[in-house]
Amino acid sequence: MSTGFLADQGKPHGYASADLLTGFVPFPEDRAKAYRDAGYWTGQPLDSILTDAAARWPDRTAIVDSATSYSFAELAAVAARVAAGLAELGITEGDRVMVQLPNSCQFAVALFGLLRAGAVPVMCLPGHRTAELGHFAEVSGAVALIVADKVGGFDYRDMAATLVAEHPALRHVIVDGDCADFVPWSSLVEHPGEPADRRPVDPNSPALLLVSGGTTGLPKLIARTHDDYLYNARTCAQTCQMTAQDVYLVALPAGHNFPLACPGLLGSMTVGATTVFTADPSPESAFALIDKHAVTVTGLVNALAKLWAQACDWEPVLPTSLRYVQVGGSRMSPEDARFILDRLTPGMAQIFGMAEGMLNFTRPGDPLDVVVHTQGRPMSPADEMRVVDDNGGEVAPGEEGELLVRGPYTLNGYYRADDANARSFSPDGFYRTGDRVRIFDHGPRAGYVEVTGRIKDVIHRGGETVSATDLEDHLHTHPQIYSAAAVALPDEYLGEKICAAVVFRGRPITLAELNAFLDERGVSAHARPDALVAMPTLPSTAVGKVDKKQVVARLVAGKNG
Ligand code: OOB
Repeated sequence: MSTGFLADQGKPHGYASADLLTGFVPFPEDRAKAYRDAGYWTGQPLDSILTDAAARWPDRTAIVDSATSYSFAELAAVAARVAAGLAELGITEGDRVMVQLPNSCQFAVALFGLLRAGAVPVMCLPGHRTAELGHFAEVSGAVALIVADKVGGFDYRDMAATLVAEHPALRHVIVDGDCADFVPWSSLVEHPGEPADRRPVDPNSPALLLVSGGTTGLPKLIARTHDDYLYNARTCAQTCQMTAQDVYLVALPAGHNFPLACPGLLGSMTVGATTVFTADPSPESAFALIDKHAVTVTGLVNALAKLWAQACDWEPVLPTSLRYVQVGGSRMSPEDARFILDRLTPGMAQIFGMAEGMLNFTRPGDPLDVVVHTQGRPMSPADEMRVVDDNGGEVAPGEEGELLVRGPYTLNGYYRADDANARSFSPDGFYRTGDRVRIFDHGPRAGYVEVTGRIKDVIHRGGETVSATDLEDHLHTHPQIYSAAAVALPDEYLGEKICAAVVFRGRPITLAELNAFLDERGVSAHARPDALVAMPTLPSTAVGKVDKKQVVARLVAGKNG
């Protein structure tokens, strides 16, 4: 493989606009040099993934959706046309452009068109609404927004009109579909021109902006650099043993780091594998697609993996071609892991990742014990992990504490967020994940990580601190509980009381029955629920994780549905 035009030549140069770099926290030069010297960073722009693939495998199928497909050469050609169209609109190097498209080939076309133009995509998810998009527009200073017309009854054009009215910097709305007064996406895809040659890009500058998955407050923006994200995609594909024979299914929202680059679309492209997009991840539709395209790899959040596993009982077509199914995004109990391994695929793997960078996963061929009981081990030998106690001191090996991370693809600061950065990073540049973990230090799990909860996901009941995750683990062992969230509700006497929001499987149980069950499991009295509320489903975030903020909001509003 080429090592890139800037490797081994000291500090790379290249162009990045001053406006883009305002509020961006780069890697410190000593670590950047170490990553270049070690060959992790190659100095290429992120879209070299496409130019390389188009040169090596021009006629292979790059991307597929229900309407169309593109070979790598076709994708490179259409990305160039889009870049020419963007230039005509005055969108230029370093400009931020929000992308909010459903899972489809056009998502990939937009992403690579923007990169080809030197613009910086802001990866929004279809579930985001004006609160999130307005915030992204404000912070990023985006000049344009690319949306679909109407999906599932929601009209993105109306939302775009509201945003444009409130954010004058947002000069263009580009609509894929029926576009009314906006710029038609088709005018870019069919643009007759060729884009001008781009200046060599600074590989240490932001290639795209991801949004954080945190469940408190509005999402933050995470600038991923060309060097770091290219390394992320390539290394992830290698570690997952992806080859050109693999077919990856994007079942989660494509703009999320997980299906985008872990290995996802971008990782698949680095090895010449095909990516299939679906906007409908229901088992019925997804299984048919997996069968049709002989999909081998995909990434799912826990709730979806569990649903797919269950659906294997009744769906006529089963996803037998799958060889490696990554499940992650939130904690998975060992019971659920076994259930998914038994029902869906023995190729299930766990992944513990974050848009901020650091990825851990179980590898193909890892022992069953590791796959069931851990969330994997770090992707890179250069990932640095520290586990610390409440006072910031490192805990003894194998003990629990907060995970702090630093490495060749982990951010050094949120984009334009000084206050959050003061809280979220240690003085020597480690990102405080807020995740409570233990790193096993001996035996077959040595070096593997177990996520035991979020450090702040605790309930202060009377004088006691109760871990919501520990209680949820116990709840999930009850045969009549399908899924559960333990949350704090305000209480006059206790300060906070424990509420279990539960989706039942079959006959519901009472609070007394539940507490008798928990008593038998050895859960102490102060850590058992004070209230039990049945819900038909648990509310979820834009990527499909349980949204505890929403659970609490519904309980407080007295709405359980
Ligand atoms: C992924 O990314 P985000 O940014 O949506 O969320 C990150 C957070 C982590 O800090 C952690 O709290 C939680 O989600 N998380 C897990 C987990 N995987 C993620 N908690 C427990 N167990 C796991 N396996 O969620 C993400 C990004 C890339 C790949 C996979 C997931």
